[in-house]
Amino acid sequence: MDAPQPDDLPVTSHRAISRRALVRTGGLLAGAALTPSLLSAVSQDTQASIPVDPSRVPGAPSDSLGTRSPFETPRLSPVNVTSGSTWTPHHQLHGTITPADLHFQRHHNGIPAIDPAKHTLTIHGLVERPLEFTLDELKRFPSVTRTYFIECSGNGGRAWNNPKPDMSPQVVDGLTSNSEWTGVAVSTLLRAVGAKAKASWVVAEGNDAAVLNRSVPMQKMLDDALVVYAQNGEALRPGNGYPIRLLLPGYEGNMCVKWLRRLEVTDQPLMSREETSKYTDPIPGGKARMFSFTMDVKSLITSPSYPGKLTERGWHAVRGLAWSGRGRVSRVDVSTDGGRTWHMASLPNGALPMAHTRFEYLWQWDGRSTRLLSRAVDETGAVQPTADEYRRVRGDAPGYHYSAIRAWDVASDGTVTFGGG
Ligand SMILES: Nc1nc2c(c(=O)[nH]1)N[C@H]1C(S)=C(S)[C@@H](COP(=O)(O)O)O[C@H]1N2
Ligand SMILES: [Mo]
Repeated sequence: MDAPQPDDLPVTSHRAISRRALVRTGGLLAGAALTPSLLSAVSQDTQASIPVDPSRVPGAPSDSLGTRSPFETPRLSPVNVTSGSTWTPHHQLHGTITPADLHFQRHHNGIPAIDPAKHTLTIHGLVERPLEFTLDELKRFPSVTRTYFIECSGNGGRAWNNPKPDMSPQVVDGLTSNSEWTGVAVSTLLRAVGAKAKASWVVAEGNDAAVLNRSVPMQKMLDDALVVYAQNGEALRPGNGYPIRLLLPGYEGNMCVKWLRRLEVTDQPLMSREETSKYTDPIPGGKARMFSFTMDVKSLITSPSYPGKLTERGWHAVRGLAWSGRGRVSRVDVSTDGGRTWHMASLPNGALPMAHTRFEYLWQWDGRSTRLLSRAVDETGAVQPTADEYRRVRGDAPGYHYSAIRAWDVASDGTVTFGGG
């Protein structure tokens, strides 16, 4: 480990405290040692809109939703999408859980209005007992709660095909989000209906105007597939599949059918539009990858990144997210010199399988222009490829599944821009 520990950090970048600020906060500091971190916590410019004496200004009443501070304005972007996507603002988030209202959304034909009291899930086909489950009935089965990412297999395509310096992490890789999901294991439901021995696929169908459908291998359904009704502790959001969706850990987002209404057990894939003309990836040599379900190991630096700016030399945390559809992220390396040298980042919260993993590397910026890169490795030994390695195997325009290492360029004035792959 070559990352410096926080205790070793020099304090040169802390602002000096003024005498006035000291008097103002005298009560707070009385008896406390004036450690550098305390001093920085009361630096003057954070006082601007905060009353000098908080006891003279009555606090605002609470509201019924615990609304965000008016100073915090993360937004999905773009808006008003019925056929297309909205992206998660990764550069404005911390930790690993995506707030539900900032989970990306990918719609093929808008968000259906569904009354949960009337919605049902039918499981039929090669089964002993076809059954129709209401939402209440699904909730009576043993529940499973797990944290998983969803990633659209088109994620990163825009940045790969047409990289621009003013792309933020939201635009580069905003088509992945990470939530704690609660629902019932599909294996439990298949036991209830009694899937027949020759059953090898399950076709999932949504209740939206697109009637999106995908074929899922029976083995995946038995391994870890979920029918989920909750996201981060509350009912799913309408844009994410309310009242139920399929959740296939580590598989491309398109297969996580939202507004799920039907599971048909079969002995062959449906060969639907979404698994033939779409979500099939051309590769060099005139061939195409079909049924390319599993998302590759990948990472994204979220800070420093565009539109952020480094205002001083010295210590900065290079932070980001890493994930893999094959299991846990085992390591993330960061380069702060354009790929000449690599350093192991820390994974401060550990790593869950098929979930976003936060990485962090403390970097001392010397004020010169440079290039930042991150490279993730997963527990199967898969290493995130360089853009050249990726291009050699998957071609220039794979259509889906973009996983190459991407760059962020830091200029000597501290501005940060997207450097492409
Ligand atoms: N019924 C239905 N399910 C769907 C879609 C859809 O348009 N309709 N979009 C798919 C695609 S392409 C992706 S990437 C994921 C996105 O899930 P999210 O919108 O909750 O982020 O949902 C998938 N499930
Ligand atoms: Mo997608």
